[in-house]
Amino acid sequence: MQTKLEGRLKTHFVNTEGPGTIIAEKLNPTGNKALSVALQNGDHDFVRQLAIDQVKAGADVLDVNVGVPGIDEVSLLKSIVQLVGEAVEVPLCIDSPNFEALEAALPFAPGRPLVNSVNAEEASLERVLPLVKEHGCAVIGLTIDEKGIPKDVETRLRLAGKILERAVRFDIPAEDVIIDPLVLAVSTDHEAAAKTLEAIRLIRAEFGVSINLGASNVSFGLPDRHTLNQTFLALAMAAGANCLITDPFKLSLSLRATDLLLGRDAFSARYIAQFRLENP
Ligand code: THG
Repeated sequence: MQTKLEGRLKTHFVNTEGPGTIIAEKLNPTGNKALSVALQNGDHDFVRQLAIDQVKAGADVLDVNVGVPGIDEVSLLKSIVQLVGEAVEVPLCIDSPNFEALEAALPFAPGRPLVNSVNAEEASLERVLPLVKEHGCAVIGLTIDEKGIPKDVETRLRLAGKILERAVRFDIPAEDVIIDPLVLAVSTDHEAAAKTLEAIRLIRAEFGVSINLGASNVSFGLPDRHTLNQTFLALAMAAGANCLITDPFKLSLSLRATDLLLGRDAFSARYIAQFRLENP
């Protein structure tokens, strides 16, 4: 199954059978003081450069998140989506839990962006899905509901089914919905990663859809987060995750290595191209 995304000049397919999609995560002010300040001060050069650098580092798609506490997200997301959409060629992933911010930003995104995200709460399904239909784009569905992120695998499978079923009712095909089963920190629940890996396998087997994951949560509160993130990324891809929100500066080569080891990189071409990019 594949999901077509379009940027200003590039089309990208998120493909369950193909190499993994790298969604670059660094355009997100969470834990990033310099970017928070740049967003607050309207420092467009800083934001533009971060977008361009992430694409150069190997990103297929750029996540755009402007969630600085206290900021007017509705007007800021719109202007940053426009800025980034003009600065790069690749598709955008518009990352906000704020419906009004998504609604205001979508008309300014080039091509066919990915909306990040809808979840299984009624309020989210009923507001975000019509917006996705109206703009003819694709969406990430988080397996989360009124009670938060389910600890167990069965509930995540059920919520994935609920999101897919509701999308089809809004005339959005399953191929335009990418399910994200979410991962919690292993420092607070030592089975958190194992449960997410199982959820990935079950959701892929049951619905055949693309699976997105932001791997960084897994390592929260532990030393050497990079090693945990990198290892989890490979395990998640082996389990069936094919769309990864991650740091392209640190993890692009590792992701291409995983593609190669999973038999998704003929002649090692993409792995070697990424190596050359990083070692000119
Ligand atoms: N699923 C979906 N969307 C998501 C997530 C997900 N969007 C947000 C998040 N999770 C993915 N993005 C990030 C961005 C940054 C970090 C983690 C996840 C991060 N930042 C560093 C920190 O907090 O320590 C600081 C970065 C820096 O210093 O530059 O780790 O799961 N659908």
